[in-house]
Amino acid sequence: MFYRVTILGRLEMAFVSEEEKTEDYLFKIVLIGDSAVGKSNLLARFARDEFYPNSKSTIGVEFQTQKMDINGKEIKAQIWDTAGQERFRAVTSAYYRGAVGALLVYDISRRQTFDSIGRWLNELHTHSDMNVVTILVGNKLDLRDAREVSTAEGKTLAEAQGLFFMETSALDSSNVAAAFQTVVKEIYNILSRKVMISHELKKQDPSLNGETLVLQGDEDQQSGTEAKKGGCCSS
Ligand SMILES: Nc1nc2c(ncn2[C@@H]2O[C@H](COP(=O)(O)OP(=O)(O)OP(=O)(O)O)[C@@H](O)[C@H]2O)c(=O)[nH]1
Ligand SMILES: [Mg+2]
Repeated sequence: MFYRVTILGRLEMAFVSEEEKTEDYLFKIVLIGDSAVGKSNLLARFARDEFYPNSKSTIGVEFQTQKMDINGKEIKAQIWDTAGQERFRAVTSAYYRGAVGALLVYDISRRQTFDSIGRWLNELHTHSDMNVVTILVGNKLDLRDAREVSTAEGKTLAEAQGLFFMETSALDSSNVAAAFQTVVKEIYNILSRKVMISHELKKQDPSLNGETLVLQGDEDQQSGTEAKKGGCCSS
């Protein structure tokens, strides 16, 4: 039996079983930003502790599931990666569908990639939801001598847009895990508040005795079938 809670936007990917001990969480997180800012290498560093000095542009969509420990709970972050370059990208709406977190990446040594942030935010909000937990990531922190975007500029933009902010280096690992953890922790905190509310609801109405709690937001503009294709909702 299932019941649904719709409180904050679209938390479709959060699956929680009723038993405290077997709670299982799966969060879909998307990587976005211009080509060659280092999205795939951030994921490779985070998921496998690898770095590719000469990586090629991503073609289509890839994802990796990474287990994380947040407040003693095991969380699975399903991190999606696609090409920054339009012509290599797969169906955009499917990529974003069901996402509850996003890393919006630019390269601190290429201002042009920072200037694109507004466009990426528009795309994110068009295809997902204003409530997607988002961090602005200035990558390639190791290229200090070639820096074109100051830390202050990044921070200011993040504050103006209500985003978390961090500078990272996939090359030397600086802040890579921290950036992913910031997003996952915040999603978890939002979810925990909802779980508490749902437990309260259950107390008030014992007929809601489901085995699984599905936190789900408003239906997408797209069809349900397509939504199933885009989201990957097993845990
Ligand atoms: N110095 C430095 N180079 C990096 C860093 N992260 C990635 N790179 C390099 O930047 C280039 C592009 O990295 P990718 O991870 O392929 O970039 P991407 O954003 O996935 O690019 P697309 O798939 O085309 O969208 C590669 O040559 C990487 O080795 C970093 O933190 N520091
Ligand atoms: Mg890539």
